[in-house]
Amino acid sequence: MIAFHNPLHQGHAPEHEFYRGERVPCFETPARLDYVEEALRMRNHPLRPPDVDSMEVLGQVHAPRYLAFLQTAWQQWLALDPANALVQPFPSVWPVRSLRSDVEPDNFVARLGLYSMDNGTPMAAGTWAAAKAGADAAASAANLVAHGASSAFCCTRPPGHHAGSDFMGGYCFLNNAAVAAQTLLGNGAQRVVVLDVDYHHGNGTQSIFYRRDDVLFISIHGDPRTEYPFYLGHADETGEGPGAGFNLNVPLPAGTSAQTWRDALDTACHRIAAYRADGLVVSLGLDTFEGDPISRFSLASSDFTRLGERLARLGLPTVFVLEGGYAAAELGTNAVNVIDGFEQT
Ligand code: SP5
Ligand code: ZN
Repeated sequence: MIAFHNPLHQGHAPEHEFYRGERVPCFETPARLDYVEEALRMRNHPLRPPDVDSMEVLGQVHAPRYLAFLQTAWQQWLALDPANALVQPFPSVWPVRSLRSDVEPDNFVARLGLYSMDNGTPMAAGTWAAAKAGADAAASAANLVAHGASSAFCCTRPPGHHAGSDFMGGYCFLNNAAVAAQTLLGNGAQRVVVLDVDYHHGNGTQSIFYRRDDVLFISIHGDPRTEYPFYLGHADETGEGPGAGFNLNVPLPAGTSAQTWRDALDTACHRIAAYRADGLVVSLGLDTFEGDPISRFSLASSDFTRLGERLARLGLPTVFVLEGGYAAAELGTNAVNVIDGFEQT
């Protein structure tokens, strides 16, 4: 399977995130992608740089003022104090209920809070360039599939599925899966499914497409009553307005077995088949792995081969987009198991 990689991902390398009040090393690291690229090469999957500029599609899935903020956020941070080059910005204030988010403040940290859902999404000097090149890789993979390839893999970081129309969060800045889905639609697809199998609910993707019937969003994830992102991903979220009936959440308790997870995948696949989609985008998080340090499902590496096989049986043009997965040393094996399971079916 042709894989589009992100030549600029290493510029996104923040050092710390917060955990229970302490600064801890980031879980979402450049090394993750090194492992995936290495496994792709070992198993003879060609790697290509992005060949599509995603800027126009980004404007269809993200708000202009958010894109404008993100593009210059690091320069704004340095403008406060050149010494900030060595410091990570973190939001510390957010416009929750009763506060206004329509007026953009002049204060940088206030703007950072306006455009963030958590304090767990640190930025670095190369964050915009990395996120943009990743969106280009997602658009490139979708473009290849729209022009007749049966599948393609967007091998990128930072991930995207927690990023909404106008906010970052959960290590995500630009919603690569939404870019891929919108690219398929822009190339003539009428109906696209986004299937999100990351351990964490894809709140950003759900919210971007919640009122639309041309994208069916399905997510299998840890129950948000106990798992990040906490405030979205419940079973009663089924879509709104024209999108009513085009959103399916399958939350599973932390600790769920691989067998129960596979049953949930089967449920999702039956819904996909009934939608008569022209294309499938898979938000491929691998943090459902039993060895993941921040998640609590128990898939083995062999289950990822079975995931690829099950998806292949849908018979749809498919774009895989890498999301989470923090057992870095096993990430390459697990990701490429999905790819090989898909191609060998
Ligand atoms: C794309 C993706 O998978 N984003 C996940 C964001 C999760 N952010 C919250 C991380 C909480 C870390 N908890 C550490 C537990 C260590 N035992
Ligand atoms: Zn995740």
